[in-house]
Amino acid sequence: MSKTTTGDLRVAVLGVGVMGADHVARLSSRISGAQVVVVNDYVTEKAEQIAAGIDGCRAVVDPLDAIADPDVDAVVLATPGPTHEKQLLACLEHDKSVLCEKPLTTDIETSLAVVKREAELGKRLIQVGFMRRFDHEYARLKALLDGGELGRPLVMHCAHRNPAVPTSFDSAMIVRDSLVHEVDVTRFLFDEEIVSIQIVKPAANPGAPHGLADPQIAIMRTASGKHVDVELFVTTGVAYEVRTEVVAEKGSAMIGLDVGLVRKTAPGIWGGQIAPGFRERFGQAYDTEFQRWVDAVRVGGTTQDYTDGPGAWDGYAAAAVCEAGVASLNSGLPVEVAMVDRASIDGA
Ligand code: ISE
Repeated sequence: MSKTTTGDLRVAVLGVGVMGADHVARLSSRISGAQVVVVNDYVTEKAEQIAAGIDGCRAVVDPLDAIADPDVDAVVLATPGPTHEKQLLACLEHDKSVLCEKPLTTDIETSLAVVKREAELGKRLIQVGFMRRFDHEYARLKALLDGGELGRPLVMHCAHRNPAVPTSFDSAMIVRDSLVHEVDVTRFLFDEEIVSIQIVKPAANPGAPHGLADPQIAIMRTASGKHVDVELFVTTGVAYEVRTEVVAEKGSAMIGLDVGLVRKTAPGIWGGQIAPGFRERFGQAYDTEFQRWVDAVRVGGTTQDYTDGPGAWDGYAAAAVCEAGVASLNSGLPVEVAMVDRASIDGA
């Protein structure tokens, strides 16, 4: 598939804001077998500035031109969610593998249309950037559950805390942008769909921006009746904390305890450090996700063919749960998740 003299995969990174610029740096320094050959951003100066710092890379103004470019083998989408549908469909049309940062698209209908289009092609080209699946701790938890040692999982308790969020963050984004990770984690760990969700709003943090319903408690139920609760608190002012505890028939298991180095110093101080943000906490997960994606695409597949990489269906399922979550945020009541049966889509 790749045509560089080194045999590297030639990648276009679309959207070079915080996340996209991180991915460009990752692909250019820590990932082997890939070269960033094209970058694009609606802020053209930003794309030009990044391209200027990378050998053999150029800025392309139109994202659809970047996707169609014959010198591009594969695409990373870190563009705003509302642009994803068009860009994903273009990747499918041009037969290019694409690693798409969440969300797949911004509503269920367009997400389903993308799932169907990919299924019609009979080829998995889309991977969604649910990076937690590649985190060592989540991978160990998954292996433990799959190994059966703990028996049947029954309940999961999660905490998802951010020190702060941008001022543009609203209450629905706590569901769509933050909770979406636990939605995918639930589906990944338990291998089943989520059928209902309720969002409970405790008294808001006085330190949160006016009108932001923070914290929120999400209560989800899976198809087989497992219970999942998630505390979402995105204005703690402390650090980045993501904890997950699964309680099963024969025991329980917990990850995300932040027990790296524990230090004891005078006068009687005991403790360690917590990651300041998601990029630090999940840096390893992003690197593993990208390396596996590059390796798989170079041999003509996607990580779904080789590992448990999340695909378009996982993006659609997450969108459906979040849609129900936002409805519950507004009504306060449990809401059933409405999604089509996977078996009804040939090849999905
Ligand atoms: C952000 O978009 C992420 O994906 C982070 O992992 C999450 O912790 C944060 O709440 C989101 O805003």
